[in-house]
Amino acid sequence: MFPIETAEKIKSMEIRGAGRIARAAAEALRAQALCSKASFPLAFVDEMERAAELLVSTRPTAVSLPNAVHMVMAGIGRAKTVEEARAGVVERADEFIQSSQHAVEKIAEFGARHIRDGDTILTHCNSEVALGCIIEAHRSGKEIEVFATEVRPRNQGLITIRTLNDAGIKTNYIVDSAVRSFINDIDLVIVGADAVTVNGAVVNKIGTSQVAHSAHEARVNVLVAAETYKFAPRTIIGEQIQIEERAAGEVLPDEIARTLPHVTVRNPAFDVTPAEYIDMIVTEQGAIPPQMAYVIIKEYLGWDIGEFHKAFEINTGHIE
Ligand code: RUB
Repeated sequence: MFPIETAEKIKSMEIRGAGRIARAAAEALRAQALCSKASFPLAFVDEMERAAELLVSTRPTAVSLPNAVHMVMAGIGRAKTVEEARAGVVERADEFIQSSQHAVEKIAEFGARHIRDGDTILTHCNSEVALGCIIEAHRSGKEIEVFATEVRPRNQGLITIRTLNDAGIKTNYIVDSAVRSFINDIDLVIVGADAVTVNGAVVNKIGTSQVAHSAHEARVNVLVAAETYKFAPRTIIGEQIQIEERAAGEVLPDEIARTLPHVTVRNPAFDVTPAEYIDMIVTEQGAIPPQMAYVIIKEYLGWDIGEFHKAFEINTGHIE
């Protein structure tokens, strides 16, 4: 699929979830590189940069998206010909997609070990990696039960309960506001992430911080399943994660909103859970306490300070 089509599908949430968004963007850049008719390297770079910007502009919160685009675009490197640049992009895109799929499997394997036989797990939203851990625990023979939230306003919980049902896992479907009522029945909370900041805070679907707060109060452990490409390098230089605010119509139909001129609907799609409410983050490199996010950004994601400066210059339009 080409970048324009992929961008539309990400915007409309036909493609959603941080990992899937990242892989779709890598795939779109690969398709663009393969079909490019650019006859000299600068034209190729220009075309690829426009595609990259379009993809990154679709949804602002999931850091996996700019990280994936950055990794694929780095394939252009110092290519001297269009063919070299094209091959570099294709190679990096393939590498990213493969390593992303491998990461999802590794996290399922590691995360499942934290689930005990007889555990009741609560999950919020629809995270491929969080569900991977749960399904792997079930597959390995552990008797488990799940509570899954509805996830207003887009009801991603429906996708979650279908997946759990298809896997044959006993599941309870609850409205978001019922989490605290059931928290004492829960042994472990498992959620995914759209971004992890340098101080170990986790950005995920709106409501995650309330779930984590309830869990913390009830002394229930919170496990976050997140691939290393969901860690946000630019938070090291003080950049904040932008929380997407979506259309009011997702929460309140326009025809009702029109009759309520004094009412403003707010619809943030994500929230921030502080590190102190998170017990561990399971990555494909192993489990870490959230306070070790810096190590993942530096050691595994491999961003060096030169790249921070470059990213900073691009963002501020300031070139030294
Ligand atoms: C999805 C969401 C998911 C994370 C992780 O939000 O918050 O928990 O993206 O998902 P939306 P995954 O539905 O608005 O995209 O583990 O699949 O990457």
